[in-house]
Amino acid sequence: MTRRFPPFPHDAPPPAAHPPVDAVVALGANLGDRGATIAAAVEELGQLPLVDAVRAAPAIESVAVKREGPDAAAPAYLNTVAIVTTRLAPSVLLSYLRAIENRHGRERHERWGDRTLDLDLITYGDVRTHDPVLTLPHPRAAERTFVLGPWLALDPDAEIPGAGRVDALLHELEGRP
Ligand code: PH2
Ligand code: MG
Ligand code: MG
Repeated sequence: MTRRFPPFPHDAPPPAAHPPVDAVVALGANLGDRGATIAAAVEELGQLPLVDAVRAAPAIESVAVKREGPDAAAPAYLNTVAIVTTRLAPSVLLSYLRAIENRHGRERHERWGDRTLDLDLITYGDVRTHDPVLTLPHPRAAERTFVLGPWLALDPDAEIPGAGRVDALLHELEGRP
């Protein structure tokens, strides 16, 4: 029998663990008991394996944004942002986010539809990807005051890799007519 690999060096140190990374997760809900759902989802983020810490901003009320723009006739959202310190790979974290959404009765009918819970991965450290399944940073985060506002409350020095400082982006959006 030919040996394909050298024998395992039993006295070698274990491979370095994946170092913890700060991931930014945006939470939104505009159906059901929005406050209870958001609070439960923050708790569940903290219980995920390989999640070391979670910090969430106070939730804010926001007018539902639809494809055509803000829609005051649609149920209003409660939004917040959590900074999740994790050793999960981005794709694994994303699948856990989907699982938490599903646990809270998330139904997927239309892209801008009302929802019991939406968890979006906004940034994962300074990673930038154009993967169609997971684009990082989230391609619309820089245009969303309901993401930038709570994020800035949590981290006054927050930055979107490739897009700039969150305070400057928010200032620009708020100055728009
Ligand atoms: N999420 C959407 C669409 N529109 N509007 C507000 N205010 N908050 C959201 O979280 C939100 C939205 C799609 O994910
Ligand atoms: Mg979303
Ligand atoms: Mg989503």
